[in-house]
Amino acid sequence: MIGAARRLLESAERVVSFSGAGLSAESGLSTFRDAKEGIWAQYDPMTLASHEGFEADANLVIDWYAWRRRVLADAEPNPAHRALAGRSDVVHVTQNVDNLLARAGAERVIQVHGRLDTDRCDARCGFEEVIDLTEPPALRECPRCGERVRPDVVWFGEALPADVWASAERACAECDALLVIGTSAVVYPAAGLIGLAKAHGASIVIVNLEPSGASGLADVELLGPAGDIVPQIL
Ligand code: BV8
Repeated sequence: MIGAARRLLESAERVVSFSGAGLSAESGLSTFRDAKEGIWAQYDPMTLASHEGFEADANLVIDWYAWRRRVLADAEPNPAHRALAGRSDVVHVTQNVDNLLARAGAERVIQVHGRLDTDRCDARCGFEEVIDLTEPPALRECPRCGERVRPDVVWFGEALPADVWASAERACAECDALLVIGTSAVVYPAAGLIGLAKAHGASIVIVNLEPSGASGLADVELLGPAGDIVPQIL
């Protein structure tokens, strides 16, 4: 199966990678669906990663992001990030808000769910700021308009940024092979990119620990850790 995946990816003109939290799991970032450790185990990420959660308890939500930011500051790209970054011809569409692909040297990264290393005004007045992940800010007011500041990520129930989404759709519609890594493929509209690529004739290679919502679309499915498998097939 490794050979089949390698041959598929080698023969493809245009390869796009589509990744989820499983790509960064071996870097120590917990995924959305595995058990949370420590004090955050008692909270549901679906609630914390939502505007309702922010309105209900803004301090709690900002403290959760501050914890994730500190974990990210101490994390390193893993061999899967580095193998992807080594392919400057590949466009990397990711659901992940971490910056590990960029830190591994990947240039063409499309983050459809936003970025953890940046804050923005909740009222979209235009204020945004790259933050120091080692000293993440507490809840604060926008220096420009006085509204609250929040991470520049897409929360459940929020629309994906139209320009970013358009470039992700275009990349997935035009590719000949889509390499899907570390996603349960249950979050939409992002997960719909896999079916979009398939509908446009792309071959689908999946690398995941377990079967996922996209398994039925796979031409080749390799079950195992991304850090082991991805460097073998790229
Ligand atoms: C929207 C940023 C509309 C924040 C994230 C009912 C049906 C269908 C859809 C919906 C519905 N009800 C609501 C919706 C819409 C909702 C949605 O899809 N909900 C799902 C849960 C049912 N979607 C939205 O709300 C989206 N917005 O629809 O807006 C709209 C339109 C116009 C105007 C207004 C509104 C917004 C969704 C974006 C949410 N934000 N992240 C933050 O990070 O804090 S999503 C979040 O989940 C992360 O980005 C994460 O990446 C993503 C998806 O999860 P995965 O990446 O797949 O991670 P997961 O843990 O699930 O799986 C990891 C996989 O890796 C596992 O399979 C595991 O086996 C594997 N793995 C683990 N370790 C490894 C590994 N594989 C390989 N190697 C390993 N080592």
